[in-house]
Amino acid sequence: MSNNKTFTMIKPDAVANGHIGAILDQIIKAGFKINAMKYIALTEKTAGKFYEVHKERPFYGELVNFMSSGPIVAAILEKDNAVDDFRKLIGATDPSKAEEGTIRQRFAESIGANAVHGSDSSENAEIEGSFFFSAFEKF
Ligand code: FUP
Repeated sequence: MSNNKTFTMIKPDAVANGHIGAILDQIIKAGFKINAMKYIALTEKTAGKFYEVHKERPFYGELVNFMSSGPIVAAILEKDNAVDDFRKLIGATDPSKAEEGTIRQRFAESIGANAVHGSDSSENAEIEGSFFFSAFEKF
């Protein structure tokens, strides 16, 4: 499978804190192109479905509540080595452990409210991108 796409969300904390512009700027300056993008709100049901893989984890309920607490920006991003390069750009899940200058270090509040999502494999990027976007919405 080609590794030139990843999927991201700017999460409700970062949207509420006014960081959409700064985060997109950092993403674009890092060389990612926008293949698809929308500003929407997840319901509890859609957030629950998106994070179904984490269903058994202790933080699942909180995660679903948080991700449906306000609007998000969802996007498919394009670049060579997209998944790994984007994971490096966003930093560790826990922002207190994220490297200096990463998106989570700069903008996240906590391990739960951690500003951005980034797919962990090309397979998941495809699944997650297709959850949000039809073929007509990808460029
Ligand atoms: P990441 O791939 O870095 O987004 O992290 P995970 O896939 O491990 O976790 C998915 C989301 O679950 C995180 F973005 C935030 C949430 N989470 C918690 O709320 N608590 C935890 O201990 C771990 C993850």
